Amino acid sequence: MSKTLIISNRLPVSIKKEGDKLTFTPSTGGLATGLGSIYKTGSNLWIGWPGLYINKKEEKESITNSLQEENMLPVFLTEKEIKEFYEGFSNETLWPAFHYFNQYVVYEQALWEAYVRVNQKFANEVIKAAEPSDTVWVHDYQLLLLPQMVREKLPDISIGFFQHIPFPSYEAFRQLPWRRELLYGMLGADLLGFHTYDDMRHFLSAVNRLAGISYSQGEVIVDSRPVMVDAFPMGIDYDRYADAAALPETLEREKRYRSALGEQKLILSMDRLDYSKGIPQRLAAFELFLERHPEFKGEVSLLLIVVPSRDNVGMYKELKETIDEMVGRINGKYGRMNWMPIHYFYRSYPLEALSAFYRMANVALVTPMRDGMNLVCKEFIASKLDQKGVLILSEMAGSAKELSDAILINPNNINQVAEVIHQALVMPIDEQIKRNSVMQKSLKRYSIHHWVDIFMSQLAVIKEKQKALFTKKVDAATMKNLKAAYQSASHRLIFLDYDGTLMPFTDNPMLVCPDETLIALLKDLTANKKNKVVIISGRGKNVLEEWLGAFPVDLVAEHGGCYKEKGKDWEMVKKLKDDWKKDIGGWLKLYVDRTPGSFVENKEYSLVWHYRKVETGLGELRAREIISHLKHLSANENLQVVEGNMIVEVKRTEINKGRAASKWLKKNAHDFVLSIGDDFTDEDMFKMMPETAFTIKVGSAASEAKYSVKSPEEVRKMLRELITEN
Ligand code: GDG
Repeated sequence: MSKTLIISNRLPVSIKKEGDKLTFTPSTGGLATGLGSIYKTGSNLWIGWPGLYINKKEEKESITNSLQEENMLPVFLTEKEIKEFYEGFSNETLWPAFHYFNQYVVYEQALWEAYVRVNQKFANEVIKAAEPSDTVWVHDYQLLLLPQMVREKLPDISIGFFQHIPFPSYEAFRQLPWRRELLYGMLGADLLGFHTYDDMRHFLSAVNRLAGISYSQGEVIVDSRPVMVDAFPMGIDYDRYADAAALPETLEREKRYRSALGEQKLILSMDRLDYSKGIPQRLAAFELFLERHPEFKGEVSLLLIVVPSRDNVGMYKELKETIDEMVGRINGKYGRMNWMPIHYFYRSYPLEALSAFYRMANVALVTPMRDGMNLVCKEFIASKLDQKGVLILSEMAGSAKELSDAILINPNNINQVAEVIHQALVMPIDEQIKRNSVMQKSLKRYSIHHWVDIFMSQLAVIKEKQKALFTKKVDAATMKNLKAAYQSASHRLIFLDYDGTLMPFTDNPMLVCPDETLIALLKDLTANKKNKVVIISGRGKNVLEEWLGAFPVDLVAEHGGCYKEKGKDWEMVKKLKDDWKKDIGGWLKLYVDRTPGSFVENKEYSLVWHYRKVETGLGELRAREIISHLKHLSANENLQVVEGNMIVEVKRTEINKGRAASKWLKKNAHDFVLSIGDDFTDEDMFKMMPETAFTIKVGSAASEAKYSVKSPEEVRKMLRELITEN
């Protein structure tokens, strides 16, 4: 039976040590609740740090045993590890970098090294606990390297990764000295989830630019393994908040708080202590509101709850001081004997208290500078059983993408925030109800349970897709069949594409003349009189002649436009009119003028626009423009516009590799056919091959070919093995 393992920095439990006694309190946070349905079942497991430092072996064992009963497995970390890996690299490097607080980012090699070590420590536990058929779900920025570390040891295991904080734009991400390692660490997963589409496209763009891997429809191919990247906006346990808002304890608390506070309106501000939450900016906006709308003095108070967090990190200590100072100043300036503008609490509360705050608040002021999602705003809406109340929400929070019926603000625009506080306080009740009912409906539907289900089912989808592709890989059994067929045949026809098949791609397409290994391979392959080798390429005849003319092979150039049988002269398919080249060549020249690094190659039967050396992104953009432009121009001319690897080619429709290959098939007796190619122009060739042929695609994109191999290197190895007698 395969199982599921959840991995996060912290286990969903808090353990207290009083003397020799340990007490375990399970976490009731949203994620723990949502994932409860998974990790508590069968032999499933949650792996993470238990939250306290344990040195003694017996104590470690006793904790491990107790946690085992709850389906949890602890990773014990030392104080130094927590300091460097968690407080250091995670919270002083990644957290500010990913939230666009560049000025706070600490770049320290020692912290990075600790991060690598601790990720490896987690990975070792996963590797020990997991079987190849299991599913692993890794959570968050503390464990970005884990997917790849697990993949190395368990190559076929299913790995999902979800990042709870934003993924920054490439421009911010590229500042990190360890950006490539971080990306490749993440790419060990099969499915990468982010809260929003923006995070997802930022990640894809970083992958494209830093790893040179292009993407299509959220899919990237990493070492022939399709990896899916998608947005999964996380929801809350809606019923839990709606139910809590109706509990007698909650109502009793509300009554108590009300009688202490008085009857004024309340604005709720509640977050962990963090600079990403924009607390000082919020206080400044509240102050400006009081200034601009003095009629609200005595009528409204701000309930400021700041939940202690990371106060070991210097930046957080400073933030706390700033908040303390601002609250003191505002209260000192505006407060009266019978009214305080701000009620400030620096502590955490039980759920019933939170629920009472959510119920009491007329307005929730959720104005982070950046937030992956933000759950507080969702919980506020879910707690509004009478649907009265107004949510002011920062457009920089992931949740703003879903909660468009809130009043959305830019947290840097203090003027705007001050004004919307007023707007919220005077909003008519029926409008409040209208907005909240829309948001409640959506939050109920997209709950945390829905989120877990969707993520897990998408992970299964991508795994299935990989399996379907992997079955086509040339494995030992296929190789055996191929070799048997080869050995028993006496008239073998072997069609080989050149670029991307026999030779890897390079920046300069003119610098890929055959290397020594290939020369030796072609010599040996053609030395056997039973083999007829046809190099079938899109390149022009001159370059093929120069590089391959000396070998006893047949050559097909320009996708079949010209060809040459061994020992004979070049022949050309009947010369077709090529007036079209003048018009279209003119258009392509304009694109070259606008796009440094690109150039046009003039072939006998086609024109090719190359963009391999153009700035990433710009080349693809221009290629799209060219294709849509040329589609119109070429329709009347019997021309075809095709996209290849960093090229756009315009050619006569009559010419393709399929037609060319069939000429050889007709003319030459054959009892073994092998055809290998890497790009879409080779698909025409695969289609024309007889049923018994071995067709092999280089790379992992969908193909007409029956089998696939990873790279030109593997093609060479395979051919070498084929001709080696044993
Ligand atoms: C990260 C991302 C993303 C708050 N005070 C108390 C308390 N809370 C609970 C809230 C809420 C949670 O803590 C805070 O969640 P947020 O989403 O607002 O923020 P982060 O902690 O920064 O979380 C964030 C999230 O991960 C999930 O992916 O949304 O963007 O930064 O549930 O209710 N809970 C209790 N007492 C408190 O005093 N019991």
